[in-house]
Amino acid sequence: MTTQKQEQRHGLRFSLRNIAFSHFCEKARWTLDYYGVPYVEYRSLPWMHIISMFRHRATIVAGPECSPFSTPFLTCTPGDSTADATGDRTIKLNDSTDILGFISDQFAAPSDNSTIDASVNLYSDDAATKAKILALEERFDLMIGPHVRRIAYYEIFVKAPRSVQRELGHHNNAGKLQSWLWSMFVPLWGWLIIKFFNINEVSAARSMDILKREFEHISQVLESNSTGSGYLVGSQFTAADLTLASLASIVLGVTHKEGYGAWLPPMTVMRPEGQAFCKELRQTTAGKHVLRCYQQHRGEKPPGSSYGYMFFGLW
Ligand SMILES: N[C@@H](CCC(=O)N[C@@H](CS)C(=O)NCC(=O)O)C(=O)O
Repeated sequence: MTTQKQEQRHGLRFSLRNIAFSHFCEKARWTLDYYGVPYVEYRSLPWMHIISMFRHRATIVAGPECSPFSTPFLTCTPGDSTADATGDRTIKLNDSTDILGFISDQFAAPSDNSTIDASVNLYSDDAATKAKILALEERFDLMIGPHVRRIAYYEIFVKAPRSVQRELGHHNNAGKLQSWLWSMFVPLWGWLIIKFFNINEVSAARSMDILKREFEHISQVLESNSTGSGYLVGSQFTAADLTLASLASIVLGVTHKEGYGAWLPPMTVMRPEGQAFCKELRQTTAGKHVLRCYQQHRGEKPPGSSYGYMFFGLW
């Protein structure tokens, strides 16, 4: 049986603009992959994303440490069959949580389970359960995402060799021209990142402390789930698990081969202290849970998805 929502899927075109290796962008990518929604992915590298996003810049910034050019940025455009020739009916979302909510609303299987080929809703139809999922998602957005970013950038742009920094701009993380500019000016991009996010030994150490405490708290939540499912809320994988897994993945060293949707440097190229931190988090209940979510729930790109480029395929 085909629902109205599924019919809509065929009449909509999705494009996702992102900074390929960003974990907030991984959250949006995982959402689309999970629900099997084909999309065109436009990948950028930091700072060059301003050019990619210039036409789409927001009037309201998506959150702390964000600019108007913040990614992920999803557009949803009606296809030819439903297009209105006079008006722009494109839906635009520039926040990973909004994207997860919107896509779930459009494409999740209804609670009566009458649609066999739709993915299970990542939010619950039960109001109290949904409120718990949303509260955890918000907490991870604020307490995991920014701290993971600070630690990762500290390890890469302050502590890792230049060769590691350069590699980040390759491996299909962006078009050829961006990759070339990244390599040419990598000390400048790194310096700008360090300044913009206030990255130094003290701020990185503080983020590491906060993250350790958050992992302890999350481990307790997982261990005290009365269903014994090992998930954060109830007995199934939800938006809370997806958010935690995508936002924590980088600091746990989840690689592209293990399911991360873009290329990341392997942990083995980091300094010993960085590797030790990663191993410590991996051994927690929360860390193990993230790895399990990647193994069991990180789907592939849906058929019909592709990569999009600007400037004659070079950007
Ligand atoms: N709360 C936002 C955070 C997004 C975010 O921090 N995006 C970063 C990538 S990790 C970004 O694009 N930064 C560049 C900018 O703001 O110009 C979300 O969940 O989408």
